[in-house]
Amino acid sequence: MRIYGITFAATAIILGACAGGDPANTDTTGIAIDSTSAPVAAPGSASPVPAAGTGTMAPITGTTHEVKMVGDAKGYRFEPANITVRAGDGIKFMMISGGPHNVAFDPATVPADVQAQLDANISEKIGQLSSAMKMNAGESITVSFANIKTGKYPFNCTPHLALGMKGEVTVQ
Ligand SMILES: [Cu+2]
Repeated sequence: MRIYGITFAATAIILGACAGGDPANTDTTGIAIDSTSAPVAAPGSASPVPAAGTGTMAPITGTTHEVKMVGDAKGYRFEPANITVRAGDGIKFMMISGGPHNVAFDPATVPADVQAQLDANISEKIGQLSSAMKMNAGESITVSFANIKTGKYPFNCTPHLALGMKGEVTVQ
């Protein structure tokens, strides 16, 4: 039957993905996680040596920078839109006005061996590499860049992408 073929194909894809080393955290997204259920840091995860993505949240060990998420008469934007951080730093994306806003990285622009770790490092999610929406001023999304290799990571706000609400993190 046709449905068996589809099931087999899906299973093969899942097995293939697991072979890449990210068995955790890949199949439970799609539901906004309550903000009270903060990720628990894994023991020993502060190693400065980047490893392949493990799917385990790597806590911020350096500076936490702030990026504002703004929507007003001048448009929708991240402030600053371009920011440079060091590996181990984090960014707190603060909801200021004009929400809902979120922070989403395009999987097409994130190296395959970074995706699982970056995905795990987003404080609240609605999907792969895509944070929960924030409606009220003072709410925030935090993204850790611990255990993320150097490079440029473009991001955007899903609801306002078409309106140009995007930015880029450079990890150095
Ligand atoms: Cu937005």
